[in-house]
Amino acid sequence: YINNQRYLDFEEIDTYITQLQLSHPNKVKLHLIGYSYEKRPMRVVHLSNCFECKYKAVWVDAGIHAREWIAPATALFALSQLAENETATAEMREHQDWYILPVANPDGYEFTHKKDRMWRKTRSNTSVPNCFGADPNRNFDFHWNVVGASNNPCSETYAGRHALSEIEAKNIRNFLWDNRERFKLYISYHAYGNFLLYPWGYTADNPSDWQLLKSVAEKVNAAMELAGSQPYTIGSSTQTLYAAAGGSDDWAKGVAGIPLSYTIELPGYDFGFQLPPRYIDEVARQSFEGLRVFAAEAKKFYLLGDL
Ligand code: 0X9
Ligand code: ZN
Repeated sequence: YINNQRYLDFEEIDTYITQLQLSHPNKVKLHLIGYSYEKRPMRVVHLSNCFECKYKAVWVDAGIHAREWIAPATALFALSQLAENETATAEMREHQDWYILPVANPDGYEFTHKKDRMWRKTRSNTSVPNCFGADPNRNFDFHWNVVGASNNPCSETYAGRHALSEIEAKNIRNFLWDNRERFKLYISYHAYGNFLLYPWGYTADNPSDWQLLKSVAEKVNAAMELAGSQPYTIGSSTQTLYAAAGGSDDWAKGVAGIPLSYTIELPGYDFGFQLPPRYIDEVARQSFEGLRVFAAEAKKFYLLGDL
């Protein structure tokens, strides 16, 4: 599997998932959902026991924000476990498919490796010559730009010229939309601060089923603590962190109708975004135990009936 010893760059991740498909063709398929602004491929890793069965599915993305390196590393570990660790993941893959996009903002991620470690946004041109990119997590088409986002292209939270102006957000949105009836659980890995956030980010109001969202998160947190994790703070994005509209998690629930939708802010310990690679393994493994519970809860749902 992935050995979690260091942070891979975009090309290494792309090579890894391509090889994974070749070595496990009956378990792994890649879906090219489009290209980034700078024409890097965005490949979703689809893990399934039965591709024709069209089971309900879990979506995981990571790296919407370029500098949050622990997020792609955690997603990569998860997909490598699901593909290669038969005994540890048999139940997770039973009657349930996984779609994992390890690098949701390829241009930004590459830029943090080559030029500026603290870059957050995409790398598209804007109306201001020396200011690049929009925040993909302010760019989704649900209550776009109503709060916690900026109209200034030089801002770190620039909402974009219009909703879905960023091709990366649009590619993700289109794939989720086309498969929306299959997804019961949406997870977006970010960093940092140990938060398990559910919608909404655009309003302080709670969704009608917030108690369910909260209780699932509490079970996930308990499992991660058992695996050695520091506790996560659980709550709605607005109530727990800050109000910010145009997030992928809000879109997944509010538009695609995916009932369970979460943003997971992984640990930064004392290091913030620049978490030393020696921590990758523990964060990835603890998070994986959380994913296991998330998936079991999602499965309960659709086996029991509907939301
Ligand atoms: O601000 C964000 O996009 C996320 N925090 S981060 O530090 N990783 O940038 C939180 C997003 C929570 N969800 C919504 N506001 N919809
Ligand atoms: Zn983030």
